[in-house]
Amino acid sequence: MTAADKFGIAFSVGFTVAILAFAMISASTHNATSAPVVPAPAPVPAPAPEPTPAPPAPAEETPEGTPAETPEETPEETPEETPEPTPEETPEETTDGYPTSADVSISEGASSPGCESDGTCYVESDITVAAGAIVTWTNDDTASHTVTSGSPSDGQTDAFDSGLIKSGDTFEQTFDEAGEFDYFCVVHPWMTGKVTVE
Ligand SMILES: [Cu+2]
Repeated sequence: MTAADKFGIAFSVGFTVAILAFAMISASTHNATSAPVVPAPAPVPAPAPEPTPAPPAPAEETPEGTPAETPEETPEETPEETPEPTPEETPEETTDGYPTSADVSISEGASSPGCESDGTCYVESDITVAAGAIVTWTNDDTASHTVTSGSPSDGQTDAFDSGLIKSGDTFEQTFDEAGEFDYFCVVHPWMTGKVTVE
């Protein structure tokens, strides 16, 4: 039903009522004169009431006192970095302050010239040990080397000679006699070292 229909119905009803009322008045007064018929005023649609905004809800009163306990965040346990166990250097047995054993590395890359400039073909290249000490050379290079007593300029002596030490292999020599023992690598004559025995 459209608004026009409603208006039509309201108008018809109002008109009919007005007619009836007029007829009744006419009948009661016996007034036969016709009066102008006034149509009932069209109903004015009441304006829709503006919605009043709801009053703001009162803020919830927070009870004073103990605040809600927030559980403390437990930090994730980070695994403690375990330092690599550094093998404790067992104090070398010494005789008169000199070690009775020593380790020397045939350094990586010693097969190419260059290490002789800072004396790192053998590390350490100049050591002092007690009489009777055992010196162990380890070949940390990829090439084979020797530990041969003597010097490149004066040649080999008969004190000791390792022969070819392959990569990763070791050579041990015991020094019973006091003295200075130069040595070199017969394959790479720039490689020189010295063992002093006290
Ligand atoms: Cu060598």
